[in-house]
Amino acid sequence: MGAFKEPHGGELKNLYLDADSASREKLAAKDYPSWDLTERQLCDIELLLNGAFSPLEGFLGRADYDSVVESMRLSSGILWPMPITLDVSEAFAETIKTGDRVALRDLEGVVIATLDVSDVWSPDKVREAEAVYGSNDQVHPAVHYLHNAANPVYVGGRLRGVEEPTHYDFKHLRDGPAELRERFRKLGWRKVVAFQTRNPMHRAHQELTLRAARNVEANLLIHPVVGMTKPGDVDHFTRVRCYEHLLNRYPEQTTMLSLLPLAMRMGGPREALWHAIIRKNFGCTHLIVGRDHAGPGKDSKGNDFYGPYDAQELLKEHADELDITMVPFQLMVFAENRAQYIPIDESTDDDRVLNISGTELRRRLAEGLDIPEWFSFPEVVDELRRTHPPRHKQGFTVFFTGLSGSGKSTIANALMVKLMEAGGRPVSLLDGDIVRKNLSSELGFSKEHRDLNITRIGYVASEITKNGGIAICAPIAPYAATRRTVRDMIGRAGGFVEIHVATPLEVCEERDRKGLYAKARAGIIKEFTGISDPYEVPENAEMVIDTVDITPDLAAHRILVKLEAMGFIR
Ligand code: PPS
Repeated sequence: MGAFKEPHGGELKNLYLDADSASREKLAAKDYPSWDLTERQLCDIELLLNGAFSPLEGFLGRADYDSVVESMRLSSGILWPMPITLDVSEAFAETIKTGDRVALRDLEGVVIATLDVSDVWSPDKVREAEAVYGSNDQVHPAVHYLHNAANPVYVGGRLRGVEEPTHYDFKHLRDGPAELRERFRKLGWRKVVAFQTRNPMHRAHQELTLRAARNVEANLLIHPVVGMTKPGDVDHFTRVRCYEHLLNRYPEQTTMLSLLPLAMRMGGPREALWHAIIRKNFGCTHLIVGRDHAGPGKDSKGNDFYGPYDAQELLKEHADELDITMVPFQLMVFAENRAQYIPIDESTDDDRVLNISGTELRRRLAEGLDIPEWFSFPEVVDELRRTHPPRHKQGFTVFFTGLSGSGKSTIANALMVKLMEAGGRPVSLLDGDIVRKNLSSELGFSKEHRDLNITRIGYVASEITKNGGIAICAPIAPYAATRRTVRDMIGRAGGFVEIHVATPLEVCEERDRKGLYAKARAGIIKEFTGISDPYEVPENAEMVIDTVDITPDLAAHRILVKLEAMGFIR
C-alpha cells in the first residue's frame, strides 16, 4: 500500500519549528532585532505559518513582490495574486540588513516567529495600488491602508514559526488547514464546497449554499473571515453567533463552520483568486464565487471598482491552474409569488422579486424597523439587534472641523449644553484647546503632530462612542486622510457625524479673537492653518455650516435637527 494520498489540496507548508527548536529559537530571539507585528501582519503571519498561504514560506522578497504585483505570479511562475509583505518603519529598517534574523512579536511581546532577512526595500506604493487593486483611489480600503497605515519599508524573508498566535474567542471553531483536511478525511468528505463571507448570513445565503452543495454533490464548509474585513462591517463576534444559529438550519452532518483569520484587502478579482488558493489549501474542492466577490463598492467618482462578475471571469481564466473548482453564483432573490428563493437570472417578468440589500438591512436595524421572516431567521435577527440597537440608543461622535476662529468651539459648547438638556446619554467635549492642554500638551503643529493629535482625539471619541456616549470633537483637523481614519475608527463603534464649520478665512482673520492670525501674518507663529499651513476642505461632511449668517445657537439647533433626522436623537 502506498502512502496516504491527500484527496485534494496538494502540498501544505508548515513553517513551525518542532517544540525543542522552537524553545531554543525563543531564547535566542532575545538578542535579535525585534518588530511588533501590526494587526494585519498578525493575520498574515498566522496563515503563512500554518500553511494556509502555501506555497509561501515567508513574507515576500523583492523579486517575488515585483512579480506578484506585475503578473500575479511568484518569480517561480506559480500563481499567487496578493503581495504578502512585512511593512516596517524607516527607523526599524535602518537597524537591519540582509542576512540578519529578526524576532516578530505579537501585541503582548510574545515571539511568534523569526525571519531571515533576504531583502529590505522601499516599495512604490502607487504602482502597487494600481497594479494590485486596479486603482490608486483611497476610497478603496486597501489603497487607503497602503498609503496611510502601512509602513514605508518592506522586509522579505523566510519564517520559522515559534508560537501560534493566541485567540481567546471561539477556539472550538478555529482550524488550521492541516486540521481541517484531517477533519474532512475523518468524516469521509471527499468533496467540499467552501463559502466565503464577511457578512451575517441570511436565508438567501443559506439557499445559495445549499444549492451550490447540491449542484456539485459536495459537503459545505462555511468559512467566514474573522481577521480584518471592510471597515464598518458587523463585528466578527456577532457574526459568528449568527453563523452558529444558522448552522442548526442545515441538514445534519452536511455542513461545517470554521473561522478564517484572514485580513481581507477587498481586492475583488485578485482577492477571489487568493481566496480560492487559500480554500484549496484548507482541503476544499470547490469555492462559491458570487456577485462582486470581495468588492469594495464604489470609487470616489461613484463608479464600481470592479465589474460584478470580474472575479468569476478571472477565476475562469485560471481554472486550469487552480486545484479547486469555482461554483459561480448569481444573486439570490426571494420570489414572493413562488414563496421561494431563486437566482436572479432564473426570475421572469411574472415574478414578484424581493430583496433587502446590506445597506437596507443596516437602515432597518438602525431605525428599529421590521425585518421580515422571508429575509432572515428570527434567531439571527435577534442576535443582530442585540449588538445593533436602533440609532437613538447607540453612541455617536459629532466631529467639527474648520479653521482657527471659525466658531467650532462655540457651536460645540452650545451643542453640548443642548444635548445635556435633552438628557439620555453622557456627553464629552474634546475641544481643540482642551485636548492640547490635557492629552497632547507635548505636541506642536507639524503635519505629524497634528495627525497624532487627531488620532488621539479619534481614539478617545471611539471609546466614548463604543460605550454608548456622545463625543463632541472640535479640532481644526486640517488633513482629509486623517479625518477619514478617524471616521473609520469611530464608524466601527457607532455613529459619526462630520461638520465642516466653513467660515471663510477672511472672516476668521478679521475676527482674530486670539490675535493669532496677526501673529501668523507677521511670521511670529509658524505653520498656521490657512496662512502658512494647509487646510484640506472636507468633501463628504454630513453638514456644512458657515457662521457668517447664523448665531451659534441657531447652528447648534440645526445640528440637533440633523441628528434627529439621522435617528441619533428623538
Ligand atoms: S490640529 O491641527 O487639529 O491639531 O489643531 P488643534 O489641535 O485644533 O489646535 C488648534 C488651536 O491651536 C491654536 N494654534 C494653532 N492653530 C493652527 N495652526 C497653528 N500653527 C497654531 N498654533 C496655535 C489655535 O488657537 C487653535 O485653536 P482654535 O480653537 O481652532 O482657534
